[in-house]
Amino acid sequence: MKQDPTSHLTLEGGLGRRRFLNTAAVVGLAGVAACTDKSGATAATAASAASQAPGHSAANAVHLKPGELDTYYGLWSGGHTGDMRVLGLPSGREIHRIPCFVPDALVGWGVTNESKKVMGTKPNGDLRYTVGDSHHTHASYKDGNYDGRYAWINDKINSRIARIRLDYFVCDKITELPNVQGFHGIFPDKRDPVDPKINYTTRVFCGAEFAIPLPNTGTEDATTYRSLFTCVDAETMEVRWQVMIDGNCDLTATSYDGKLAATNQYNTERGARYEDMMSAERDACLFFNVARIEEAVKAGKFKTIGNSKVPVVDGTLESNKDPKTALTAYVSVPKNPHGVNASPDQKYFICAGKLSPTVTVIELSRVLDWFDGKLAKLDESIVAEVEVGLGPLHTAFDGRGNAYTTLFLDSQVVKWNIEAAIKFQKGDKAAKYVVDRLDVQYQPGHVNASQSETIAADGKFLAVGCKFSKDRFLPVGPLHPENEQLIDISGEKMVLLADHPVRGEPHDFIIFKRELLSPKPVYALDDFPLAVKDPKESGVVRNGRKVTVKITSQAPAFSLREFKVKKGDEVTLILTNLDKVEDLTHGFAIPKYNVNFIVNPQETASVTFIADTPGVFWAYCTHFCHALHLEMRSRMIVEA
Ligand code: K7E
Ligand code: CUA
Ligand code: CA
Repeated sequence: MKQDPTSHLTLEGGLGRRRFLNTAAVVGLAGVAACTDKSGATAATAASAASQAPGHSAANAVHLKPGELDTYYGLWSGGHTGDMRVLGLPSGREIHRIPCFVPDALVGWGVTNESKKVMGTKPNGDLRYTVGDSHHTHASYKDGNYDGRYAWINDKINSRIARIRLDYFVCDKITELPNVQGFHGIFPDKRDPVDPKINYTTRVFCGAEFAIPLPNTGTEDATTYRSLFTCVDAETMEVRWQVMIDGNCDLTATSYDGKLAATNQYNTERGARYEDMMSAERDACLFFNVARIEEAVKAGKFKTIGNSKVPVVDGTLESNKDPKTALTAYVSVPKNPHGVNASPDQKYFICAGKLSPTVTVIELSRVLDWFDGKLAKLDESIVAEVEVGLGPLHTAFDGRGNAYTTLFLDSQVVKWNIEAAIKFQKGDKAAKYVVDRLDVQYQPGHVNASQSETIAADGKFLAVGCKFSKDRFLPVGPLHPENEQLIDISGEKMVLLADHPVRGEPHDFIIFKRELLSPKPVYALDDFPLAVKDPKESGVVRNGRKVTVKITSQAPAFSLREFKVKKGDEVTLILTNLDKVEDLTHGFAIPKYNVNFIVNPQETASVTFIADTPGVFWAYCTHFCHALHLEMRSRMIVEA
């Protein structure tokens, strides 16, 4: 196979873009020894060798036969579409979108009263927010692997965390974090740090990227701005506590023993402009001692901010110098790091350098030793800091001791061996820690491998979220899709298997075995307090100007063929889908009233609106359900 590693540079646009990015990066890299791009020839020969190597059968697996099911689920954050995407892998087919932070016209998210309650409304009943920006998604754990209960996803714009129920693939709760902006990284704990019986997720940690005045008075003096690290209860979704820190948060990771949570920090300078944010040579990876923080909260050693009742403990550098009592530990890492990831052997956290061509390997037992007063200098928890390429961002693992880091500027994924990197650091200059490099198309952000962030990392597939697709798909005007690429990592060399265009713009994602989930095919009627359980209960109930309309659906008819209300009534329409058959979903749309939503089998949903326009309105089923789907209607008559 002939592969020209520079082929993506031949398009004028591509060249311009790469030049621009690299020029911009040079500013950031000032003073840092840039590692030379040795990728060119080696990447081409590597790919060529890999394509001929025996044992690479996974390539065939991408092309499923019709009717064949994928073997992995992928949960993808949707970026500023504010939703979560569900992909099947290895085919890369998008199966579902789960609306969270923004309205969705297919299911009526943001239209029904139930979804509006989850999303949050203003006093007048309108949605509080209609924009979102979801970057990071992670699922609940038990015994170090996903347990199929929940996934969580962040909204960076309005600092909201949403929970997805993985039995129904729906968002059931959204919490807005107090006193923070730019909520970015998210990670559930993997077990309790104290109680060994609690071997599953009970907390979710949230990093806030932007520091703000606390309370937010609007002062211009950025040196007073602060960022908080937040802990949310996994069950109640209430905010348990926050930690005031120096610097900012970016991404988040947790240890397998439940003892530590971490966030990488790129603005330890506490600058307000980007030049200020990259003035220091080193920033930090900040560790939180979860058990100590909870003890401090219990002991009342906290304050509250503004109207929020959430306990805020002091995690600033100045207050946490004594390791024996410290709540936090600031481990120095090179300039403006991005990404922190926990290795599946449970031993290390990897911080990628972003503006430094390095990755930093931090040994968790040493951080714990520091907290116990057994490690003299916190910096000694760094066991390797090695060059991997330009613009390292995120890291995934194969469970065989290798890490895969995206190189944004080099447009590559680099595979490197963690123990070899540690040997190299110790002085064994013969230790070849870089195992392979693969060109990706183009400029990758997130990367993740199948089961990567669990103890069951299986090293089969790697997906990489390329921020630019440029020439990889049919042109559709100025807005390009992202390119999610699938890579076979079962062998020594990485092999690119497939390109998948995705609508902008996913960031983080997780990939796990399909056996870990058992989604329910239909809802349970009794789970809905408003359910209209019998068609005979259908009808119009008037209470002054408030009118309740109860309807059921059973293909191909609604229980009410018509209903009457009066102009000016506040109408609450409750619809229960009594069909029990899997895949038999109905829709309910009312022309001119901005109403359209669906009810899945055995589901109940409701909408409330003012019947302000008199007339006849044919409410009809929008979701194809039956041969008589087009006939499935109900006539709303609004009397003048
Ligand atoms: Cu690197 Cu928001 Cu995870 Cu995007 S962040 S790439
Ligand atoms: Cu009911 Cu279409
Ligand atoms: Ca910095």
